[in-house]
Amino acid sequence: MEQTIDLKDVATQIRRDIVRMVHGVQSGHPGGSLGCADFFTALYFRIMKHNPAFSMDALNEDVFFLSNGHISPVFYASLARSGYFDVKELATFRKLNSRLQGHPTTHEHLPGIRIASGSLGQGMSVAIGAALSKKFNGDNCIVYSLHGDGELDEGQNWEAIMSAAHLKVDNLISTIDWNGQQIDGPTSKVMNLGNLRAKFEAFDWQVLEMNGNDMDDILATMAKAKSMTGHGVPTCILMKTEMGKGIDFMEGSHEWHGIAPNNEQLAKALAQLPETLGDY
Ligand SMILES: Cc1ncc(C[n+]2csc(CCOP(=O)(O)OP(=O)(O)O)c2C)c(N)n1
Ligand SMILES: [Mg+2]
Repeated sequence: MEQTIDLKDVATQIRRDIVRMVHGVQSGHPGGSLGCADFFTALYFRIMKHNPAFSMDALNEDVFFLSNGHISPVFYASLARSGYFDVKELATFRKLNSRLQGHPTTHEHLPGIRIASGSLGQGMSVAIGAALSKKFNGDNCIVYSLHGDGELDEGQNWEAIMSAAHLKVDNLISTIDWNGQQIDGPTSKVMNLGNLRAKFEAFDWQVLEMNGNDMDDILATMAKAKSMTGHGVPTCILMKTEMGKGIDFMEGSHEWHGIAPNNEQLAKALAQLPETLGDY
C-alpha cells in the first residue's frame, strides 16, 4: 500500500491499539498479538496486494488467513488501520453483539475476515484450499497464512503440510510465529517442537527464517519468499518473535498469552508506545 508511511510508526500504533483493546474489556490475548505486530504491519501496509473495499472471494488479490485466531487484537487493529473498517470500532472488541469477537468469525461480516479461527489447527487446510482455488481460477496472487508454534501440536497441521507438498501448492507462504511460548509455558516444556526447519523440509517444503521483530528483515525475507513461489513447492517462514514485544514487563514469558493489563499496567505500557497515528 502506501510507500511513504513509516512502518515502525504503524506497528507502534497497532501495539497501542492492542493493549487498549484488551484493557478496555479486561480480556483477550496481548502477548502473541504484540509479538506479531511488525509482521502484520509489513503484510497489510507493504507486502500484500489487497483491497480494503473487501470482497469475500479475494479474486486477483493476495489473501491472508489467521489460523491462531486468539491473536485477533493485532488482526483487527491491522485491518482497521489499513482501511477495512473505522478504527473507532476497535473500542467494541469482545463486547456483546460486536463484530470484533474474541476469536474471528465470518457471520459477523467484519470486512477482512474470511474464516472463523480460534479452534487451533485448521487454518493451514483452509489456506491450501484457497491457494488451489486461485490456481483453478487462473489467479496468480499469493495466499499468506499465520500459525502459532504451539498450534503445531494439532495433528491436522501435519496432514495439511504433507498434502500441500503433494499437491504442489506453490502459491502459499505460511508463517509460523516461532515465539517459543504457548498458553501454559515454553513450547520446549509443553511439547518440544525439536528441529522445526528439518520437520518442514522433511515434508518437502522450502523454509526461510526471519526475525519477526525486525522490520527490515521481515521485508527482505517476505520478498525472498515471494520470489520462491511458483516452482512447485510450498514455502514456510519460521518467524522468531518475542511474545509481548514492545512492552518491557510483558516480554520474555508466556504469562501475557491471554491476560489483560490493569489500569496501572496500561499506563506503564502506553508510556513505552508513543501515539503515532492517533488513538481510536
Ligand atoms: C483446538 C484447540 N485446542 C486448544 C485451544 C486452547 N489454546 C488457545 S491458545 C493456545 C496456545 C497456542 O500456542 P501458540 O499457537 O504458540 O500461541 P501463543 O501462545 O504463542 O500466542 C491453546 C492451547 C484452542 N484454542 N484450540
Ligand atoms: Mg507460541
